[in-house]
Amino acid sequence: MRYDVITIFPEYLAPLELSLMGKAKETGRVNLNITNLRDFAFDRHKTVDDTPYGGGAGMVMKAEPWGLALEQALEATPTQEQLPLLIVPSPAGQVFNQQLAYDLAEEEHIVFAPARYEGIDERVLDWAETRFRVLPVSIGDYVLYGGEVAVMVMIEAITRLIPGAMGNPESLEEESHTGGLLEYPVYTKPADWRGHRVPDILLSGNHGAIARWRRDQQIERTFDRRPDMFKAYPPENWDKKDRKK
Ligand code: 6GU
Repeated sequence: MRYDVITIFPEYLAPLELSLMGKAKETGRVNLNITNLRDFAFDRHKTVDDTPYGGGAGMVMKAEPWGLALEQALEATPTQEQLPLLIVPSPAGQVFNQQLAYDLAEEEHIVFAPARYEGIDERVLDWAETRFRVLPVSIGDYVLYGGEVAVMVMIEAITRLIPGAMGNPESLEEESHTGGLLEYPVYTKPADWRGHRVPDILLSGNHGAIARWRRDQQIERTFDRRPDMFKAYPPENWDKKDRKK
């Protein structure tokens, strides 16, 4: 997977060097390329924004630097079989979720264009339509200063689904948002911490009973915390011993 990120704040993405994400880079499973948009602004002040036509609050990102930066990203696309994907983070986009993360993990080249200010001159997106598959994506129903943090969220969620980029791939199987129920609670030593005891069943050695208890916890948590997910849980995934609250 090759990722390109074009931003006026390249330092914002520095944490992607750390931990498992950093390891995925080092081992060559992902190639992360961060480009400073200002490298494509050629006036004395490296201007990337200007006032909006039609008036109104805030500033708009200029088309010229984006056009050049996106052209540079196109040159790097690994194969020409498919147009590369251009993800434009925006609170007005399709909402990111685990299913979209799985779909994106199959891509070969994703270019991210996180905007600041009021957004990018719309003509850049029109122009990009013939060169990329353009996908506006939101990470949830709230508003951030800019798209950089949204890009980090997406890159983390996608990268851990790329084969070999997960510390323990088995943790993918049981986790929240893949099976349709939230995860069960977990505990480690000591068995008694400040008077709070680990549930006895987990110390029983009875693996069948433990599996049952964990499943009941998943159902209870999902019912309490995420009634929307609970209602959408596929009927064929219920087993005979489930108590459906
Ligand atoms: Cl992708 N960008 C911004 N600026 N705010 C957001 C968002 C993206 N997703 C949710 N809020």
